[in-house]
Amino acid sequence: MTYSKKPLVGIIMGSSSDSRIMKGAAEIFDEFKIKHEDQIISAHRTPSRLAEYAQHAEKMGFKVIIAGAGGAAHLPGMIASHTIIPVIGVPILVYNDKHPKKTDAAKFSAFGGLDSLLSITEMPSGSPVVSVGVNKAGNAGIYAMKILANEFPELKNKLKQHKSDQHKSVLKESEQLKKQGLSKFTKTKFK
Ligand code: RP5
Repeated sequence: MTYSKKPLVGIIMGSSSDSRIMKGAAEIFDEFKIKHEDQIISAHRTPSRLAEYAQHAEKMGFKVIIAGAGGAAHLPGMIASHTIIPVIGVPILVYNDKHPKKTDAAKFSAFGGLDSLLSITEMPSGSPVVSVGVNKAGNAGIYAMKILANEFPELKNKLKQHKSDQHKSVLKESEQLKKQGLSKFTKTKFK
């Protein structure tokens, strides 16, 4: 079996409004040619669909599920309670663009992502979900790749290459900083 023929990762999110964050995980998989299946499953608005999805994920043979949710964020925990597939939670700082009021206060969640972070990490004993940082869907993608690399050794080389690319990119930036000086560097980089 290969990781590029059929989806081995399920990416799910509680709402379409989470998609702009969750795409960070998809971008990692697309870069490394790992197939993934993406769906919207709301723990609160489609609870029966959530249970069905867990069965679907097992049938599909997913090796890992990445579940992003904001606010009360029950999606990762509830999926984990329905399946033995490892679940990586992505706490999301809710930005609800469906809200009729256009102000940021109306759009952002009251607790700035801490609500979902705590909800995901504070699972009861015996039903674990791991979590990345708030909005860090890309990290969930990399972590999922590490899990897959146990089964697909080619991915180990890709992960090593990824690390080395990051290393080189920091060196390049540092060179630029040294050359330009801090004030000029900051102005050009963050203009
Ligand atoms: C959660 O509620 C979702 O994961 C989302 O982050 C948040 C807000 O959802 P919408 O009101 O934008 O659909 O269930």
